[in-house]
Amino acid sequence: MTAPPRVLLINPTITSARNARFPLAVLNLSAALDGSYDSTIVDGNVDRDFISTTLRTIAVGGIGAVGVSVMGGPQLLTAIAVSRAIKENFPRTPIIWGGHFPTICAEACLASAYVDYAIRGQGEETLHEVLDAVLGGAASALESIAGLSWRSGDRIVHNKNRIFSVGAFTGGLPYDRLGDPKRYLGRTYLGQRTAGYQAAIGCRFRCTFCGVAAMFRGKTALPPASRLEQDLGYLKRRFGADSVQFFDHNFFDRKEETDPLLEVLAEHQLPWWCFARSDALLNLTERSWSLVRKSRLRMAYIGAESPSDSLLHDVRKGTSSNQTLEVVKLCRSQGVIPELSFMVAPPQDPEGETERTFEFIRHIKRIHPKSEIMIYIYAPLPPPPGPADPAVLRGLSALRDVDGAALAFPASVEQWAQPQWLAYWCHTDVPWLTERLRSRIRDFTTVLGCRFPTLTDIRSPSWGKTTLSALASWRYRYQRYGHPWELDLSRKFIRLRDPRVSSL
Ligand code: B12
Repeated sequence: MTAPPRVLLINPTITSARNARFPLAVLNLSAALDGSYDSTIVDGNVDRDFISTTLRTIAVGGIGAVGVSVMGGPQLLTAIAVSRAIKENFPRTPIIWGGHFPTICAEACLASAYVDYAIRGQGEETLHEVLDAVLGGAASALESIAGLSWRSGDRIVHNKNRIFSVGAFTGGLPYDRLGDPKRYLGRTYLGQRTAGYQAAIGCRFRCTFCGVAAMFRGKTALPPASRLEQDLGYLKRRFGADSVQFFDHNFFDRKEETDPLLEVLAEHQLPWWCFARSDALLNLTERSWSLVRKSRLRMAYIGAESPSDSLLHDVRKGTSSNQTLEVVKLCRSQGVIPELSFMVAPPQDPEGETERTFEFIRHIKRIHPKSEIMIYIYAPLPPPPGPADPAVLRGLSALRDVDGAALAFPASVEQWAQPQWLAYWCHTDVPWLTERLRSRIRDFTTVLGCRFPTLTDIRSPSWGKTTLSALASWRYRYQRYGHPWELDLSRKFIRLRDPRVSSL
């Protein structure tokens, strides 16, 4: 009897080996294929020569298809490199892209010869069905697979969206397929061995700027507390985890469902970090907060986005600037550090909004000086295939570059991989920024970052952080942000970590 074809699942390099965390996407997919297809995982974050490893693995034989996990931004470059190498050497091996980039840009993916199938949204069931169709030879079944984009002759076809599924909650993850799973638990601000973990799936909100909304379309599912209990116990026993970074898109969802999870966390008392919303935190009862304190929540990443309530309304954030201020006070009283992210320079009034945001940040720093601040540039992504939200389309059609020309999103993967579009995906630059505003944002970010070095930076020496903070203090105090040459120079010697790039 011949062995069934194996699937190679690849997480292309996106960060340094030191910052690598469990590649949850490929682990979940691998678990979902169990029983039908064997799978092998290659992780470019720990295997720095992952393209050679990939080619060697395929050359041995038995690999029926390759799945590549692709986030927009810098991972696109490594995803392209590995996919091209596979196509050149093994042209008959089907290459399937999945993840945030193909979910939004399936059309651009299929304009490239090295992507055969683009899977949009959650991948577990769609990948299974595509493998059945492709490896089982029933190519005609392709048109009935929800969540799949594919080529039919020279036509690109986007099948209907797949309905949200909680399938990923079943069973544990096959960590052993990572070779040495312990190396994924890094030293962070939270502890010596921080594990990356996802308890819930999705997010019930549909903020127009957020990639999560494109992936889950306003759906979420919280896991039973017993699953969290079991998994945390396992991470502790098996890998010696002493802290957890929750990757859930929105940890505190509804009170009824959150309290049982908090009870588990309070039991384990592993310092933790999570994504949260100001309204949810403000709605927690005193009992919930006592569990939060006991559980040792250290930091909550909260999308503050803007001080302007009309903008918050337009992007359907569902929270107000007042709630941001209230949650900062609440966090201070509860011993939690809020990590607040902002989107500056929206196209309606880039300069005005940016200046108001800087003022708002200064106000927050006065309330709770330990608040962490993440500054991003507002950069809405194109709508995914399928029925588009009219509000999103209206916003996108109004986008112009500095010369007033309508913004045209890239039509191919190669264009998305150009530096200016990588920066766009990473929210670090957009075509409507004037040079003046670009410098202003860079300068403010530099002065703020030096004046208040992030607590999550455990690698820079404390003397270095104190020196930079002292050097930046007069600029911050007198709002003299322009051309901070002495800070730029000092940072060449005292490197500060940027959590926007590497997270914790
Ligand atoms: C961990 C993480 C990182 C890590 C990478 C991992 C590591 N350290 O090893 C780091 C810190 C490097 C990172 C960086 C970035 N990240 Co990030 N990151 C995440 C995070 C928190 C968790 C990812 C995860 O493991 N999810 C759990 C898995 C199970 O879900 P999943 O990845 O979505 O996978 C499912 C589907 O996408 C699909 N799928 C995925 N891969 C594949 C492959 C195949 C073949 C198939 C069929 C399906 C499939 O099926 C999976 C199972 O259902 C997410 C938020 C989140 N909760 O997802 C943000 C997130 C993915 N990141 C995001 C972004 C934008 C970035 C950046 C590109 C930009 C930025 N500034 O944040 C940067 C790049 C920075 C830089 N300049 O280098 C966005 C993506 C949104 C978008 N539209 O692209 C997210 C959603 C955060 C957010 N709310 O905005 N990130």
